[in-house]
Amino acid sequence: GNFQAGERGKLLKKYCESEQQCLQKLMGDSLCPFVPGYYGVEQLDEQEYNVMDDLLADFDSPSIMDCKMGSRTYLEEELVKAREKPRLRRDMYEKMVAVEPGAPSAEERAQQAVLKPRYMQWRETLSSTATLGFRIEGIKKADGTCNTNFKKTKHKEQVMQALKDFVGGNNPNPGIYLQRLEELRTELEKSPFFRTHEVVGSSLLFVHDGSGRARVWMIDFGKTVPLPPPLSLDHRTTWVEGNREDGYLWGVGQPHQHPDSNAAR
Ligand code: 4IP
Ligand code: MN
Repeated sequence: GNFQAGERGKLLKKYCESEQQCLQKLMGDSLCPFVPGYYGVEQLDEQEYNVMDDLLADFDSPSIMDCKMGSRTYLEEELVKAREKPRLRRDMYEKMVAVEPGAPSAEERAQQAVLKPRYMQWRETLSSTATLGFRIEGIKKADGTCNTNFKKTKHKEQVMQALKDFVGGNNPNPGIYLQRLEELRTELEKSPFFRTHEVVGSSLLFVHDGSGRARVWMIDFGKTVPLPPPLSLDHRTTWVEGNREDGYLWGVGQPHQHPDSNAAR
């Protein structure tokens, strides 16, 4: 697989250069407390790994949720590749019909394949990614049971129900996640790293256990890339091809509005 157990409290993740670049820079950024500690590259049986903190190490029977952030889950370069050198993806066609048999067009059915951006966009609109700026990818409960069946969890009510079940399950302090997310948003809005990177396919990992502690971490930086200076993103502007916006902050939510601070309206 992609992971190997490291020394006590460490995790080895299959090497990826853009992830390494990001983790390295994040160690010196204000987002550092929301990112697994990074310890460089290690080789094991011909394979290189990035060494990072095992985020679950300090928890006792943790409950875990992975939310993929942003309103776009593929890099703009995938669009360029699909136009210039279209690669028919039979595997993606098969993943598509397994979930929604009617999804492929007549042409896609004839070729039994789809292009990658088409598959990725289908996943985005089938789930809450396109509308809410995040989707639930998986939840593992304290008892060890796993649910990754969220591909069609799209509407706000469905998403809220799944979040409620997770946040309330085996958690003496459910309100703590809201506090953690507000702390995260504050740091995101200050972070030089965040301003200067397109953050695609990255997840927030939510972890709590019965002790009342809970944390939220940013993980998975394989498709997080630096922008050519002086370009920067606000992570809220609607994406159009070329502007590189990723919709990340849609998924984190609006700053809390105090009832009498609505001067802007
Ligand atoms: C996967 O689709 C994810 O979107 C992967 O993104 C993506 O990897 C895969 O593309 C795609 O098949 P499902 O989750 O529906 O299975 P992520 O790594 O962000 O989870 P990329 O390469 O885009 O990172 P391929 O081309 O690797 O198959
Ligand atoms: Mn992921």
